[in-house]
Amino acid sequence: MNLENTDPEIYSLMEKEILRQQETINLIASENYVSRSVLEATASVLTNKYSEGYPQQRYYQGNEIVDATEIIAIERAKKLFGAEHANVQPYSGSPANAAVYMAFLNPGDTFIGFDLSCGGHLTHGHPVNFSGKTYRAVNYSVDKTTEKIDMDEVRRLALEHGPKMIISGLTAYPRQIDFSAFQKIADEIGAIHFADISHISGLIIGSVHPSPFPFCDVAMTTTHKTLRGPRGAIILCQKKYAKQIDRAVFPGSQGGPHDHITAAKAVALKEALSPDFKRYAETILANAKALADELTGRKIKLVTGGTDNHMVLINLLPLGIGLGRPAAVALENAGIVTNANTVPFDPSTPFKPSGIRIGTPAVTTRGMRDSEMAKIGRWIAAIVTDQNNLKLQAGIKDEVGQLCREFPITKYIFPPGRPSA
Ligand code: DSN
Repeated sequence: MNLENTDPEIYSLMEKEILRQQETINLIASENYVSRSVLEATASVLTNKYSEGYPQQRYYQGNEIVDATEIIAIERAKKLFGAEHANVQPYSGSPANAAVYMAFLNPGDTFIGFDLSCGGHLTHGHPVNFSGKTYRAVNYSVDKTTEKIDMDEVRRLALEHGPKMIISGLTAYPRQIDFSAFQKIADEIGAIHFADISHISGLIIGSVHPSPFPFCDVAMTTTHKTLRGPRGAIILCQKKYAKQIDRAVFPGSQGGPHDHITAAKAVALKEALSPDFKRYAETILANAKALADELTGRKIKLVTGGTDNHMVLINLLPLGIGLGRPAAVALENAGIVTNANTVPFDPSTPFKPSGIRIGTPAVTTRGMRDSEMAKIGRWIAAIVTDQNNLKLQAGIKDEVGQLCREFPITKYIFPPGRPSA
C-alpha cells in the first residue's frame, strides 16, 4: 500500500480500525460491512471527476464513463425496488431528505413525521434540525401500551393539520411499518406519502418486510445500512415526480455528485439483485428474533416486547433512568459495540437516554447465526444488569475475541491471502 509510505499516520489509524472492526461485535443497527468490490469502487479514480447535472446533460466535459456508470446505477435501483424513477446522486440520508422536502414543500408548509424519541429520525421534523426549523413539523408517536405506531393518531393528526406530506419511516423502531395504512391516510387528505426506508431497504429487497412500492409517491434509502453499499442515498419516485426530485437534488441542494460512490452504489445494487441477498435478509431477521428471544428469556425488557425487523431496542428503565450510555460503554469494554437510544416516552434526554439499540445486519454479513446470537444475548444481559462489574466485562471480552476470530471480517471484505488483522 502506497499510503503506508506517504502517510504512515493515517495508514496506521486505518490498520487500527481494521483491527477494531475485526475484534469487536458490531451491533450498530445502521452499520454493515461492504464487500471488497464495493470498497474497490469507492476507492476508484472516479473520485477525480466533476459531473454536475445528469447523464447526457452535464455541465462539464469528459463524462462519458460517469454517464454510463450512473445509468447502470439508476437502472439497477429501479429494477430492485420496482420504482419508476431513481436519483442515485444524494450524498447521504439527510441531504436526500432535504431534497425530497424541497421538491414537495415550501418553507412553512406542514408535514407529519415520526417523533425522534419514539423511533423517528432527526430529519423527520425535530426542532433542532433543518426539517423542524424550515417546515411546520407535526410528530406522531407510539401507543403507550403496545409501543407500536398508533395509526389512529397518525390519521387524527393528518385530518387535524392537513399536511402536504406524510412520512412513514424509522430509525429506532423494531416493528414493521404498515405502508398501506399510511398510503390510505395520505390518499384521504391528498398528501404526498414519503417512505424513508433507509433502515429497512435490504429487508424490503429480501421480501421480509412489506414494500411501499409501487403505491408511495416517493421513497428514500441510504445505501449503507441493510442494503450493504457505500455511504450514500438514493431517492425513488413515481415518474410524474422525476423532474422535481432531480431538480431538488441538483441544482436545488447539491453540487457535483460523488461519482466513485455512484459506482459503488451500482456494485452494491448488483449484489442486492442476487438470490443470495434474499437469504441474507431472511437471516438478518432470524438473527434479530433469536437475539430478542435470548434477551427476553433473561428478563431483559424490550421495546414492544420483541422485533419483526433487523433491530432490537432494550429498555433499561426497570434498572434506572438514563442508563443507556453507561450500558453502551460497559458493552464496548467487553467488545460489543451498540448505541445508547431513547425509549418511548423516555423520562431522560436523548443525550442520556434509557435504552440501547442493537441490530443484526453486520453480524449476519459476518456469518453469525442463531447459536452466536444466543451467546451475544447472554453476554448483553449479564453486562447491562451488572454495569459496574469490570471483571465480568474483561471475561466476556476474551470470549468476544474468540468468537470474532471464528468469524473474520477479512473473509468477506478482503481477498484470500490477506492476513487476518
Ligand atoms: N445515524 C443513522 C442511524 O444510526 O440510524 C440514521 O441516520
